[in-house]
Amino acid sequence: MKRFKAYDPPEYQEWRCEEGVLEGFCACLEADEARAAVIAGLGWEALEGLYRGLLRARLHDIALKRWVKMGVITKAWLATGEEAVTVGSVHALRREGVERDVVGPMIRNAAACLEMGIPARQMFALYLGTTETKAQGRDLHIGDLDYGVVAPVSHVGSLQPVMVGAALAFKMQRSARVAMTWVGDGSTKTGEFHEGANMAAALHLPIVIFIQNNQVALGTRTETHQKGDFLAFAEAYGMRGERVDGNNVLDVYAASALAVARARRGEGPTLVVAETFRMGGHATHDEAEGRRLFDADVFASWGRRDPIGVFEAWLTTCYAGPVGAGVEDSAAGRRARLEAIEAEVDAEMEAASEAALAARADHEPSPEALLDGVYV
Ligand SMILES: Cc1ncc(C[n+]2csc(CCOP(=O)(O)OP(=O)(O)O)c2C)c(N)n1
Ligand SMILES: [Mg+2]
Repeated sequence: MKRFKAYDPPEYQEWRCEEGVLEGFCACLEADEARAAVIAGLGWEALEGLYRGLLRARLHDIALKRWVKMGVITKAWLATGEEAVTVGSVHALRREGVERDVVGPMIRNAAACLEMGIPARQMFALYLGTTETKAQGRDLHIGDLDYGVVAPVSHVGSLQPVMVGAALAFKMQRSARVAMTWVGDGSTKTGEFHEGANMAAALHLPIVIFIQNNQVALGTRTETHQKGDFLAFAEAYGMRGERVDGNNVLDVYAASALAVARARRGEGPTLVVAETFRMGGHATHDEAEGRRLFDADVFASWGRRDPIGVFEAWLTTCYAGPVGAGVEDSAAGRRARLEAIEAEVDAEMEAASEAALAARADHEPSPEALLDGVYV
């Protein structure tokens, strides 16, 4: 994809697929037989869908970062480098119809909202705090049950028991719906995460819980706040645990699809530990501090494994199935198709952010509405 000097982390600016990176990506796809079978069953259209989702996530963040630089907003929480965790998992869900699954995304999982169908314009309007959103300009934590998205509150970990409650409701209704949620490595230190995880396992509920280990929580590296293996939580609570390469969208997708299928069959919850890396700061305000938390070679090593760049390389040179109609089956033909998708997604994000911004002046919340919905 096109790289941006003003917005991309330095490791992504001249990104090329270096020797060994694609080999590592492919080896991961072969490492687990069940996951390999899921990936083998993915057609070109589904792969394009994943690619589109990754681009949407990255370009959504870049648009926000541009707004920060322009002074439109003061800061934004981005998921640069972590896109595959969210996109790969959400694509394993049923995302349409009344029987759609539900997700509980944290701020690092904005892509879950987009992939569940919340229009990008809504996402941008939320950052502008306008009345164009269900939150009526009060909160930038986005959710919309019409799209199967439960809005989080700011308190990390609190969403876990809420999503476990959704899964309990599905079980009681004998519905085949599944709940999915994500918790950061740091947020696993909350009591609510553990209460939720235990209840999910004890009641054998249809939920997939991701621990998104991006190696850091605000300014605290994971190695300083977690001594044991995150997977041990699965064993402790008595539920199935899986580890995925969070920079490999296909590995995430395959593990998620298997976990979702088990949950639908009544086989209970799965805890998935996704290893990935935060390529920037906690938000745009502390990028410089964020980069000082790790040695440059740590950034370099994760930067080589940009989830979008490697997936592009795999799609152009490794995928062996039939390509879609109208796509010339050569490396150049596939690359041209990916570029066309990028142009579409770029136009979608540009139009959405411009429309939200243009509507801003007409949708400022009124001071009189400040106490609406406040009961105490
Ligand atoms: C209960 C609670 N404590 C503290 C905070 C402040 N806080 C916001 S994000 C964050 C770090 C979260 O780290 P992690 O769970 O690893 O998620 P990441 O930001 O890395 O995606 C903290 C401590 C909060 N929002 N809620
Ligand atoms: Mg973290």
